[in-house]
Amino acid sequence: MSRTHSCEPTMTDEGVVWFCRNGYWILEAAVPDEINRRALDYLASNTNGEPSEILQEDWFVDGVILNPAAAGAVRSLLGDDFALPTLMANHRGRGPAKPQDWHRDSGSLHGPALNYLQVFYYPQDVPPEMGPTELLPGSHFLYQREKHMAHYGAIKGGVLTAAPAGSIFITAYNIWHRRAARTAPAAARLRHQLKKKKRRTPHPRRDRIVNPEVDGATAGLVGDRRGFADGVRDCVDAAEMYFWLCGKIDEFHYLGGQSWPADILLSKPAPGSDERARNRRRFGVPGDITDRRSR
Ligand SMILES: O=C(O)CCC(=O)C(=O)O
Ligand SMILES: [Fe+2]
Repeated sequence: MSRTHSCEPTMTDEGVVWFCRNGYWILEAAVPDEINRRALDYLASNTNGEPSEILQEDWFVDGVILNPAAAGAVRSLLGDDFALPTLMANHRGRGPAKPQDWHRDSGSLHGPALNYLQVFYYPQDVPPEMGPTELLPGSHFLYQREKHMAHYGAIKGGVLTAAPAGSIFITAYNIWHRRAARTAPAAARLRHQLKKKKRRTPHPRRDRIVNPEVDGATAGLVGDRRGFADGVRDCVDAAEMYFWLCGKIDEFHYLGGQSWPADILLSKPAPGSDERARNRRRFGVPGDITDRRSR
């Protein structure tokens, strides 16, 4: 059985909403230089694509896997006692290269559940020319057959994870991603990208830095469309994931048309007013994410 880890959450409700919308979270230079140097030394002599033995090294486990910022973010998304990885991949590469094909990793599921994350670590600086991993924000809700995805080239809105040494980025398991192009002269330097998977063990509940002011109906889930999905579908999908993460998926019923989370005048009537309560019912605003009774 794999080991689990318990720690305090570091993300707020607002951060979790942002993750639901975008499908990723970046922690720049979270790992100290000394650990980055040790990781690079280790990888210089251990050149295989799956150096899972590094998970036996205490300095690596403490500095990277249980890194307080990264573990706190993972814990905010997967709950306490999330399972630690048993496998580690290293996507190494140097020399000019075309971008990889867009893909989702095998075993990706489609839906609001967030049971697996991918966690990536760069032990060295990765400028844009060194072929950082590129992510497509919001694509964790976009279903496409892998054969078809491979035909897309550059997609407007793709985000390069170019970052300084020690950066960790966390994604929904099923996000669309690819290695970006590597170009000379930066491509002459070897890029390592260590990747592991983290798995939830507890049932989802609203277990993070809770802001009692955040209401599921208005928590940044309305409007601000990504443009990849049809209409407001990306808002609907992000809202569904957010409710799932609060352990409140039974409260989520999307009514379609102009209903929530389309851009309705939710914020106008004062909280607690009858008009606001009427609007919530009329526009299909789901129940509360807290355990208070919904209006
Ligand atoms: O090399 C990269 O940047 C991406 C590799 C990849 O597809 C992955 O890490 O799953
Ligand atoms: Fe991949």
